Amino acid sequence: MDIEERLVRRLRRARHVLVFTGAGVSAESGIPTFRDALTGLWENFDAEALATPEAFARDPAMVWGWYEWRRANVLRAQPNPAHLAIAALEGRVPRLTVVTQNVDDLHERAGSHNVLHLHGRMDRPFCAVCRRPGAYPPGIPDEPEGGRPLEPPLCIHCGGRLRPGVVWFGEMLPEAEWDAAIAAAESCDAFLCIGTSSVVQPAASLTTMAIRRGAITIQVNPNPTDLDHSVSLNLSGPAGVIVPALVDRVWGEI
Ligand code: BJW
Ligand code: ZN
Repeated sequence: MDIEERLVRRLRRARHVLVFTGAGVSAESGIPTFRDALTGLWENFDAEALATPEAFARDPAMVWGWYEWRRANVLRAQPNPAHLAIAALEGRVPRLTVVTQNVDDLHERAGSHNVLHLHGRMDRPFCAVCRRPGAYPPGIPDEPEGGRPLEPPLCIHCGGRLRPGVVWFGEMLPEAEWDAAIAAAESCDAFLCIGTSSVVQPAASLTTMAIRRGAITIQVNPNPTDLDHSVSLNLSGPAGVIVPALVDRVWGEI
């Protein structure tokens, strides 16, 4: 791991570490990143056009089917060494905040507590009309290879359609999570930005907030992003390899 001793010492002194993750942290668990998630039946779709309230209103079966297919994939997946290393940081630093853009639950399954989900969770459907929570039947949905359109179930209270519990383009982020994420970005002394393209706002502004404040900022991504030259350290490579090595080097063996 190519990291200066001076930076390691500064990281060891950090009282509050914020770990900010995107789809790349789950890629090595076999979950396609947001922009890679359009294969099978959906390969000719545009992710940014499918993840909208307008798309759901126009073609609920197409959108619900896409999420059921992805939910089946998440239920079969396991946390990878990056999720586990992030969970292992809890208790090693005085304060740790995990903020994720991901709609899967792999941080929780790896053992992280109090994860702030900025874009909601795939396993928390709610009614598109009365907004009361709905529920999935237990188990993994039996989705065919490549997926299929599927009519959403109806709300037991008002008969409206259930929708996935995620935040679509044009929708507000959950207020409590967003406020807590901003407060953490404003008070952390180290900020790890892992596996995100940093193009979706307002989530991506958390990193720029931390950069502006002078926190130590470390990006982990195998591909370039617009933040490569703004962060304190850019670690190029897969999260499942880089994150455990970073945690090990700075905070001791996992
Ligand atoms: C690896 C790896 C490995 C691969 N290891 N890394 C300001 C300017 C312009 C536009 C806007 C703006 N403010 C708001 C907007 C509009 C919009 C927006 O940001 N649009 C952009 C496209 C420009 N934002 C919104 O609409 C937000 N709401 C909002 O602003 O409300 C206020 C408002 C309301 C009304 C009008 C106007 C304003 C809501 C955003 C909701 C985003 N929701 C989604 C879908 C969730 C459900 C689902 O999953 O289907 O969230 S979009 C999608 O993007 C998903 C993700 O959480 C999010 C971020 O993507 P992420 O995680 O970065 O994934 P990828 O795929 O982009 O990148 C993966 C990265 O991993 C890559 O870099 C790889 O290299 C890397 N990688 N393998 C490490 N092994
Ligand atoms: Zn309802």
